[in-house]
Amino acid sequence: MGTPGLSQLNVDSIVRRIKAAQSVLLSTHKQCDGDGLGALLALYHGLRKSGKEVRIMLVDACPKKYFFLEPEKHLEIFEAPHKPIGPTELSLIFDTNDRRLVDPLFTELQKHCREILFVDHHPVLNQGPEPTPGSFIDTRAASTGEISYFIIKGLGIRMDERIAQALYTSIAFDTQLFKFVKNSVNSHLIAAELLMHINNAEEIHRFLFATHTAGKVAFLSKVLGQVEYFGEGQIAVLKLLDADLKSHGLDMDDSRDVVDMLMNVNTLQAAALFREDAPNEYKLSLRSKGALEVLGIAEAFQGGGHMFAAGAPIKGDYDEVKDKVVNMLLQRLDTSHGSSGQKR
Ligand SMILES: [Mn+2]
Repeated sequence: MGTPGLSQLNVDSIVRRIKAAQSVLLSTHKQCDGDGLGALLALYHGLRKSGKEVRIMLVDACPKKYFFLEPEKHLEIFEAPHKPIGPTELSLIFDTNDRRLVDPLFTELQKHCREILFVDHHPVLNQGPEPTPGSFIDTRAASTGEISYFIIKGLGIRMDERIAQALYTSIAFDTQLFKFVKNSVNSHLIAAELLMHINNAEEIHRFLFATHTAGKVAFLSKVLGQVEYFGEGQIAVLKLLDADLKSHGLDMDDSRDVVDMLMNVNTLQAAALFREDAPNEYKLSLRSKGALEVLGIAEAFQGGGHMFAAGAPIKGDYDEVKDKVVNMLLQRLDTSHGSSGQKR
């Protein structure tokens, strides 16, 4: 295949398994995002063209900002009324290798699928469940769209507009418009090829990122005034109330942007966002610019994610759990500086 400089991911074993299967079911983690959704929609369109029996089953509803991909025409939702899952030869689950993030669908798939494989770029958790044997996990990929691209190429499927749009969505979303490319040329080279098949790249950028409503801006102006800083502005902590999100007409998906916004503060190394879902129940999101890893903190609370972007559910009194997380972050800051200078 032609693109010079592209560093190939070895997806041969997945490609062989797909070739051998006549019926394929595609899915991704709960509360799906642009990465998993784009990656699986691309493969879905490709497999349809090659005459396979293929369906997409999401665990729960698809966020509105992805409606431009017309998911309603192509996918079913496990939590909503759907056709029964019949005997299926192969199920591929994108953008996670943790079956708990796919349940209750995963348990149901185990009853009907001969083989279930994860296709992912997250590290396997130290304390989490084992991925199924034969799964494809490569943390060098900046998005699962990148993996899906190599699978589609490996299957010999011709690129077309729908496949390209879905793959481009995946790559643009997970790299956040080419900010997080894992220091690899792949995201850009693949995107360049995809752009030759689509004419609405800027529209896709707007669908994915220009999603603020007036209510959201009002919400941001309120919560961004409440940020707490630690370690001389290197750590930021913020609490969001689920009720506050709702009163501004926002959903959980909107809260992800807040922490990304904080990461643009120049002194910052890492940010922690606590989203309160119920009294003393939080969803912790951690982000790091790369000098300190945050996956270990998430894992300490039975969460997971990437080395520099991770999350976990946390229960307990806010001040207590906040102190714990802040101290873990400060400790890592000290280690990364090789000194014990500036602890507060
Ligand atoms: Mn991803």
